[in-house]
Amino acid sequence: MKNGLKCATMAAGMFVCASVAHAQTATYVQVNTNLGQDIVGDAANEPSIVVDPTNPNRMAIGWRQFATTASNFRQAGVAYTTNGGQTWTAGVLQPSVFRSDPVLRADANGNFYYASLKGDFSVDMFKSTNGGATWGPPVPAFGGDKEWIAIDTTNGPGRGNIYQNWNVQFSTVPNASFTRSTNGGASFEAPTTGPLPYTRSGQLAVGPNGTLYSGGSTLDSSTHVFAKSTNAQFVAQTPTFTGHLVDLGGTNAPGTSEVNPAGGLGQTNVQVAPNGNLYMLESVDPPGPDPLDVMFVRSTDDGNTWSAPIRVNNNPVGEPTYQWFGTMSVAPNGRIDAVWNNTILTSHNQLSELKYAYSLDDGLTWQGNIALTPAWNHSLGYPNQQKIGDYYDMVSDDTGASLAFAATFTGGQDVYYMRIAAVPEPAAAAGLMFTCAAVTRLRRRPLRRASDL
Ligand SMILES: [Ca+2]
Ligand SMILES: [Ca+2]
Ligand SMILES: [Ca+2]
Repeated sequence: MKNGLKCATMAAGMFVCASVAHAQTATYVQVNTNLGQDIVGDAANEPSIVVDPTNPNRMAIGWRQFATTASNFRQAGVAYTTNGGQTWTAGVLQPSVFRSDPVLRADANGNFYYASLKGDFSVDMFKSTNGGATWGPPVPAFGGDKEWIAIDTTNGPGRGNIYQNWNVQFSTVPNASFTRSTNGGASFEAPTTGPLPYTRSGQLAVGPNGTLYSGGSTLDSSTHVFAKSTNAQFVAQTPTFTGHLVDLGGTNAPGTSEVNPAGGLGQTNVQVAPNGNLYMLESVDPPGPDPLDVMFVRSTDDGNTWSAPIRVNNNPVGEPTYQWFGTMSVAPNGRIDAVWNNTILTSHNQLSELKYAYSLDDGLTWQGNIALTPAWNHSLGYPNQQKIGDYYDMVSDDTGASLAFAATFTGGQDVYYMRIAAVPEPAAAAGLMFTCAAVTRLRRRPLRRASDL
């Protein structure tokens, strides 16, 4: 016990740590289960999460579900909860159809959308009007590899618009990387050029005034691109974009022999704060020997200019560890949350723990760097495709964040829901910052099942 830190295991799969000056809790539960029981020998990764804005107890998570690690065949895993993530009901969309790269989002009325990539690089969109309990038929949405979607939830003219961007290099549509639905996902418009320069491993976000923002890596991974469309919200207009290069402090990095060999290590997260400020965050390879850091940039002038890159992880600069799968979301009160997998130096990068940091000053400084899980072996249970997906996904609210992530606590790859309860500490108590890592390692548990919570 240091600095007034008190930690206790409240129940299996639930770690609670608290100090006098600061409280930090994280609970997590496995999602890809058979009636709450782990499925032995499967693999599940690359999760995306959607929260119903009209009832946050209702959420859905989609992921890539491999029935067996011996195969590269995968289906669209999907689960829903009606009790704030305590329990999940899991299945797959269209069993026996190859599907990948899930992205889930909601419209302002609480309809859920599930973008799903097929083997021919076309994307289908599924819609649920009941919180993910059932899904409608697949709607062709053009698309390409590593598609991302965003939905306009403002009260402006673009309310309900669904936007999709993808990697033009792996697409069924030549020289086009963007489409839009203006009818609630019933159909998608003929693809248009989209953000330029072309991007990969990127995301989309919609601002409070309905402007559509895009962030991604250049196709050659040498730098990053920010683009925006002010007219995508207007149904009668063809969306056009303006874009330029942005320095995110490093390059988009492929997996290595140590970490995620067949995948990527980072995806460009782009988010809009309630005050209209723009953020981008990614696990990038910075100059020099350090293989990967979580780097952040912000713009206070609608993306025209960007800050110098800010390092989010606080381990020694140059330490040969990876801060991979950096994932960011912004709460309505302006708090910025970030998580990543952090390899452990003493394990020679064979183990990772999930870490969390947050910013209360618009991204200028970051606090936390708190480990929220025990260390786990990220190389366990690779399917035939040697990776644990390419991304995680998180949604923030004023009291915390809902995270979908993958880990190997059972000995195989599985998808988990984590609730991160954020209780920002007063600035005066910054000296009392602590980490739960040492405690959670002592509390290692073999399984964290839905039935444990
Ligand atoms: Ca399993
Ligand atoms: Ca480097
Ligand atoms: Ca690093």
